[in-house]
Formats: sequence, C-alpha cells, structure tokens
Amino acid sequence: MTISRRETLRMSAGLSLLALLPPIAEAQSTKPAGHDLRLWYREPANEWTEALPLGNGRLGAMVFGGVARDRLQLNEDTLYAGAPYQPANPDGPAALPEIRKLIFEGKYVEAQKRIDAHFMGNPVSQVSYQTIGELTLTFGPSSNASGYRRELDLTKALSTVTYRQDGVTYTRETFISPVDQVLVMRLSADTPGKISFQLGFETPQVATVAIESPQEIVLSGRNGGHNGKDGALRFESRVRVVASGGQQSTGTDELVVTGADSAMVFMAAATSFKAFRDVSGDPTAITQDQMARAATRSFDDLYAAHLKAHSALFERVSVDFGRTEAADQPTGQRIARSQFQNDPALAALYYQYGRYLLISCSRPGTQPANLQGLWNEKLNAPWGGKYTININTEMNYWPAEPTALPELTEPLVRLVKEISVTGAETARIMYGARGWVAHHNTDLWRATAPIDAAFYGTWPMGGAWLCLHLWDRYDYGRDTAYLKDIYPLLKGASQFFLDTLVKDPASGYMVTAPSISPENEHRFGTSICAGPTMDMQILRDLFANTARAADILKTDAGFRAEVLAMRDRLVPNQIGKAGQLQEWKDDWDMEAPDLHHRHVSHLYGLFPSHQITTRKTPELAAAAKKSLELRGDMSTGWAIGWRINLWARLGEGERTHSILKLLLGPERTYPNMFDAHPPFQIDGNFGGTSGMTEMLMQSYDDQIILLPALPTAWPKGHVTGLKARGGFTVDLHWADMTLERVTIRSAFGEKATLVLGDDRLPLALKKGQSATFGLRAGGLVRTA
Ligand code: FUC
Repeated sequence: MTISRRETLRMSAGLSLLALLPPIAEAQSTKPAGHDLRLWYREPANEWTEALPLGNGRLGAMVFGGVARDRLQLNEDTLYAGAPYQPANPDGPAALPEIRKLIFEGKYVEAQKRIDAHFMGNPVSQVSYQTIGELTLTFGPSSNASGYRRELDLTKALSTVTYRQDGVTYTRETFISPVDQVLVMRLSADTPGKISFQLGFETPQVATVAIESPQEIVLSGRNGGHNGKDGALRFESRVRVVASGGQQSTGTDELVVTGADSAMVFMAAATSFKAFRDVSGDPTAITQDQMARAATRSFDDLYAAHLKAHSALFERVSVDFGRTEAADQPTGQRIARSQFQNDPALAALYYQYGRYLLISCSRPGTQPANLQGLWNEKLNAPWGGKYTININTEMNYWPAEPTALPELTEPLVRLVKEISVTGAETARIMYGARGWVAHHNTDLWRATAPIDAAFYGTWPMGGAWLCLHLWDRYDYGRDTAYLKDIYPLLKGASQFFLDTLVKDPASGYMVTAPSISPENEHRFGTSICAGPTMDMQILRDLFANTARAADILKTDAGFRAEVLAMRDRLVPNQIGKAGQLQEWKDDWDMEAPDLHHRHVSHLYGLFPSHQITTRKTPELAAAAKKSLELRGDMSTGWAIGWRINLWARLGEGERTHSILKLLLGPERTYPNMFDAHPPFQIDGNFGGTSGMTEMLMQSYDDQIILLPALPTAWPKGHVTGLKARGGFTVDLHWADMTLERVTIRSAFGEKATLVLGDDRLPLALKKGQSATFGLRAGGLVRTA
C-alpha cells in the first residue's frame, strides 16, 4: 500500500483550508474545449479502482500517485498463465447423438449431465491473465504535503501528480508510448536537488529482481501454471532511472536517487510469447533493445511522438452535451454524488473515456481488449480476465467503428483468424464437422472448446458472433482486399453450421443443438436447449454476410446459394404470450426462474444487429420492447450497457438516459470511471460509449438516422467525426432539442438516406464530397 486510508484522511484534513477554495484551473464553467477531458482528484488512490490507467495497447500501468510512496501496477498483454494447449474433447462425436436425442425428448437436465460428462473441454477451465507486479517509488513522509492534485488528461494520455511539500512543488508526469514501447515518468521539482527516492518492484509472481547497475533494475519471472502444468512463458520488466544532478546508487533490491534536480524513469516489459503456439521470444533481448532506443532520448522528444500518435486517434471525435458547474468538481465526487442528471459533461467525459480506454488497450499488433481491457492487478483475475465471447468481447468493440477507431479492431480480426485455426480442430475433433467453431470463451492460447460447465459453455456461437465484427469492418471501410482476406473465416464459420444444424422434430426448422441462450436458465431447470432465438439471429447475419461477401468477391456461387437456402430454414423470431420476443424456440420466457436476467441474448436482433427495427419490423420491435420492460433496467455494468444501446435503437431518449444514469452512478462506476460489473469489467465502459453514440446517430439499412434518442437532459450540443456505414463521416449540431445542422462527408459515393424523425432525404454525394443539411419548415434540406 502506498499510503494508508488513515494517512490519506490526515492528509486531506491538512488540505482542508485548500479544499475550501476551488482549484485554480477549475473555477469557471465555461472552458476551452478539451479542458474537461480530464479525470482529476485531490488525493492519491488508495484502491486499485481509484488509480488511473495508462496503456499503449500492449503495456499497461495503473498509477496511484502516492506522496510518500507511489505505486504503478504493471501489465503486459501476453502475460497469461499456462502454455499452448488444445482442450477439444475427443468423446464429442460419440456423445452428440445421445445429447441431441435427450434434448428433443425434453430431457434437458439429463442432456446437461451428458454434456458435463462427455462434451466439455479438457481441461474444463481456461487460463487467467496475470499482473507483472508493481513498480514502487518511495519518497518520504507525506504528512505536510499540500495542494495535492492528480489527473489523467485524456487528450494527452498523460498522468500528472503535483503537490507542495516544505515549500517545494513536485511534479510527476507519466505516459506509455505506443511509438517507443516504453513507460516514461519524469520527476521534477521547482527547486534544484530535491528529487530523492528509492525504486523497486513488488510482485505476487514467482520472480527475481536483479540490479544491473545503479541505473538499471530488472524483474524476471515465469508465468503461472495451468491444470497442474507449469507455465511456458518467461517475462521481464526492465527499468532504467536517469537522474540529472545528485547521486545514483543501489540498495537491497532497489535503485536509489539522492538529491537530483530531476529524474526520468523508463520501463520496458515483454514476455516470450510470439504466437499462440510459439513461446520462443526473448524478453531480455526485447526489453534491452527497447530501453537502448528510448532511454537516450529527452522527455520532450518521446512525449511529442507519443502525443502525435495518441491525438491522431483521439481527436477524430469531439462531443459536447452541455456543461454545468457540477463539472468543476473532482471526478470521484461527480460520480459519488450521483448528480448525473445535472452534469451532462460527465456523460461526455465517460464517452471520451471509453474511446481513450480502447486506444490504450487495443492497437494494431497487440492482444485485443480482454475483460479488463489491459489492466489487472491479480494472478487470478475475475473470470480469468480473458475473452468471454457470448457478449463481453463483442461489446468491447462496439464503439470502434462508429467512433472512428477502425484500426483498433485489428487485434480482434487477428484473434478471429487464430481461433479459426484452433476452432477448426475443435470442429473436427468434437463435432466431426468442417469449418471452425468457438464456444463462449477464449484465452491467449486461443482455446475454443466448451468450458466451465455445460450450463455456461455449451454455446457454439462465439466465433459466429465475432464474424459480425469482421463484416462490420467491411461495411464501414468498404475495402475489398480486406474482405477477400477475411472471407475464408466467414465461409469456415458458415460451413460448421451447415454440417451441425439439425432438424427440430417438432417444428421442422433447422436448429443448433446442443446450445443455450447464454447463461439463462429456462423452465426445465437448465440452460441447455435447441435453437434459441439468439443463435438463429446470429446465423441469419452470418449466412447473409457470407453470401454478400461471396457476391461482392464474385466467388463461390454454389456455396452462396447453400447458405441462403439454409438461412430460410432457421426458426423465425416469434412473439410469445406476454407479447414479448421469445428468448427460446418455445414460449418459455414467463416461466424462467430469473425474469430479470442480465443477458438479453434474444435482443441481439435489435442491437448489435438490425434485423429488428421500428421501421422494418414494428411488431417485432414492440415485442423486443416488451422483453426489455420485463427484464428491467438495473443489472451488471455490461448488461446496463447493452440495455442503453437497445433502448436507443427503440428511439426512447428519456428511457435511455435514465438507464445511462444507472451506469454512471456510484454502484456501477468506480472513482476512476472503470465500469463495475462489479467487480471491474471494462465492457460496460465501451457499452456506454456505444450507447451514447446510438442515441445521437445510427446507421443501418442504408440510412443515417439523426438524433434518434436525444434526451431532454441534453437539449443543445454537438458531436463531430462519427462514422456511418458506407464510408460517411457525420458532424451533428443540435439546439432546443432539434437539429441545427449536419455535415455529411462521403468517402466512397455510396447511396444512403438521411433520416430525422419521419423525414427522409436521399443523399446523392459523390466520392469525397460533403454537404450540410438543416431544417426549413420542419423538413431536412441541403443548406451548403
Ligand atoms: C458472462 C456474464 C458474466 C460475466 C462474465 C465475464 O459470463 O454472464 O456476467 O460478465 O461473462
């Protein structure tokens, strides 16, 4: 611990005079743009969920900002437990006929027992994402510190800590460069000779610390084991301290700086992971190389490169929902006081924080954003900190396309390529099928078999859902070379289902069996079933997108016809006796034991898909609304996040805003604005950013729908730089709850219709053209 709770209280008591005055920079409520895009606090972090996250996609740090002792909890995105493995269960093909027979006889619990005994992965668990440990900087007593402030500036991806002590102002600035692949911290003071500290490591890993010189210290270790076997990864964190003035020496397991004018700390980290079946990397060589390149350069030089790379992504979208004095308070207080209703700038901050987090935890070449993005302090993270693909990983990437961060999906696309390799083995070994399959989770080693227990893991749709993201990348970017590259993945996913869908004896429809409607127990005491609504909806998208891709690429005419024919044989969406959209093939919803279940799987058709829309399928949209009413609004963080997107699709601004309020309140948002499942899980952050986008602009069915769910709490505002399907950029300004103007830029000259309420205006923009539209006599007209 950097500083005890009591110590902090003492500190804030010491600060009480200062606390009476508004902080100098925050006094007014009209601020230059960008100023509000900071998380800031008047005391150091005690809890991990108060610390502030930095990341370059691969390296992550949580900065606590202590005065007596600072902690930076460190992550590297390939540091998972375990070793390459293939858990596919060879008993599968022999067990399947009996499992299916039991399901079609209505013996669901018996089917579940069979699955648990013969159809689960071996081992039945996947591996956990792990922390490196912590970098600790020990300074001295904090008792007489004053004027403390720590902040994270989202526009700069920079953490700053400042305070005064004995008449000296101290500053620590930290960033993690996506360009130079190191963490950089600068410690400075306004008086020469005042920088003194000891720097060391603490870690729960099996690891050793080596002091290589008075300037360099290295933590090296092995990752944790899995299923009784040792881990296969080596990792290393290498830190160099370069002081200017003063002395540098060594203590036991630590570097010592005494009386310096300023100091720079560089941290590099790597593991021996190269690919999901190659652990031959050399973390020593990698970190030595990174250090040699970075540690000779100046802070300003490194920071300039970092800022340029960050701004190139972050600055693409700006958003403003209005500002009140509530925005002048420290971030933790704004959340704790639940004054969301009167603090529209908090929603804008949360919006941009979601984009900041995605930029910080998913970049080309890195691992995709996991359940905690990149940031995890444990050896055994909640749910292993892995990739849960029955909602959570998908939600992480919902904001990527509409908020103009398409290159950040590269790690996800690569993950799908990799699970199509392991998943082809799983398809063959467990189902005797062609193509590839992934169940409800995967990890660093790209395991794809059913895990945890039949109740949770018997879901062959994880890979198929991820294929929607592959298609969406094309739909927004319209890059045929990319489509050609990913087409085999769509085709392989479709092939698996052509081989494994079975005819439901009762209805004659083709169904998945065994499957589940994710994690929801139905009236027969288990989740195990055949052909739940979500599976059918995902397959309708998969088959349609595969066929469209084949069409665009002028290939596979026979296969295209085959998937389209199979698409017509799936169970349709059905409306049940309560007027709800049925979650299952049979009308079981009202007898399910948990009517308020967090998953709303059957509403996939409304969002993220657009099979159900208020315009195209009004009855089904009304049934989806009924289902949402029955489920209720309060739930886990991500489940609230999903509900925000769904209500926005229904065009219900007030309801959407009231649910957003639940997400941003203290029960579901930690002081550092991380989403609380609880515990911390990052999907809710991304679901929130996506949901707010859906409130302002939606794009599907060749329409760009403006302000579909604008709440009265945001009567005036703007959002610029959003992306719509078909290569459009949308800059939107509104006032008095109505459109003021919208500028649309077309990258490819595709056709689309601009929609505002009932008003529809066909767009005819050529490639590279832009136009501005406004309202005249209540109707949309081109104004420039
Ligand atoms: C799914 C959800 C849980 C949790 C886990 C990581 O299983 O049902 O709520 O988010 O993923």
